[in-house]
Amino acid sequence: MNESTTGNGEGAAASAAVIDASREKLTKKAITADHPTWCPGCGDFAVLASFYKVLEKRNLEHEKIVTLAGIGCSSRFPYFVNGYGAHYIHGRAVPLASGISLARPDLHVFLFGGDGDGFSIGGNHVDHGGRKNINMTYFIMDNFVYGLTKKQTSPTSPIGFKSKTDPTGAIDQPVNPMKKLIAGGATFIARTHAAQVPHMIQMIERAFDHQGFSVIECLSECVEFFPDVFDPANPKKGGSFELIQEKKWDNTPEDELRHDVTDELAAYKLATLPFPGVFGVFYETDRPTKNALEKKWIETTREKTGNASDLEILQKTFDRMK
Ligand SMILES: Cc1ncc(C[n+]2csc(CCOP(=O)(O)OP(=O)(O)O)c2C)c(N)n1
Ligand code: SF4
Ligand SMILES: [Mg+2]
Repeated sequence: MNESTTGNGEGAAASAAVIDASREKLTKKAITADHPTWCPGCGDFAVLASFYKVLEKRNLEHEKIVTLAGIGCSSRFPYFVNGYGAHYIHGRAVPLASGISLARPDLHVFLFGGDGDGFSIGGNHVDHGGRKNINMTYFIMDNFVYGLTKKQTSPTSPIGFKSKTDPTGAIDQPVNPMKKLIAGGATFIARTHAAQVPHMIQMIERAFDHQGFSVIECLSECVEFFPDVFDPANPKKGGSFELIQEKKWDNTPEDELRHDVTDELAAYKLATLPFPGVFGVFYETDRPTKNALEKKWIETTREKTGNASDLEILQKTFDRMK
């Protein structure tokens, strides 16, 4: 979502890489808002702390940070960030973020939400955000449950999970977020774990540096309604956090085995690994964003009108209707 690092002229966004030395440094104090209201031990705290770290590290222009969300525990995120933002409708945050991103390409649009928000009610919007490649960074806190509404089966809940909607255990095939995002057309897709803060920060930064629709799925434990579910991916709890080894393009035999992030089929194959799977960047591709395509289209259309003002165009339309 970082526009000016790519140098492709897609927008006038001040870059995270181009730090204006005359500006006051962005501090954690400045970007911290309300005290988070999550349950003690909720994985979402670590996500918030990692996000603060990235904002501080990149020293973004405070007034250009926008955090948006749907509804859910995870979607309370914008309340805790001192910046422009909105806690919007359940599942509808992608369209809201799309409008903001297209209308204001100079802003840094960050979107947060849960598995229910992104893969259930908002599942279609995620696909369209991806295929249109609208510039934003979308962070999905996947806890395999509906947390806010107190333990219903979510689209990522595993078969057998007992909840208020499936008291005898879930029977439906869960969504595989990586497969869904690849198929939907997202141009940056990564996976991380809320107990792995340095990795999480790295993934947020890479998503931010990507031009287009970047999505991170983060396993973030709901200690209240699905405790310990992500222990198999947490070395501190006896699990293993297996990282994707990306190709270095160094012509070594080892490199043959490493993952090419631009290879869609290879990404899909990684997504089929059994739980807890692997972590890191699954897929990244460089495709024109809707922001860029729409900007070009507007410019071309304006040229055709002899660069008439909006009022002149409107007047001409009325005149034609007479
Ligand atoms: C249109 C609509 N449908 C349903 C709800 C009820 N609702 C609120 S949050 C939520 C699910 C939250 O789960 P998730 O997105 O996984 O977030 P979490 O709380 O787990 O972080 C539901 C079903 C709603 N607020 N609006
Ligand atoms: S209910 Fe679960 S997801 Fe919600 S704040 Fe508590 S621990 Fe976190
Ligand atoms: Mg959830």
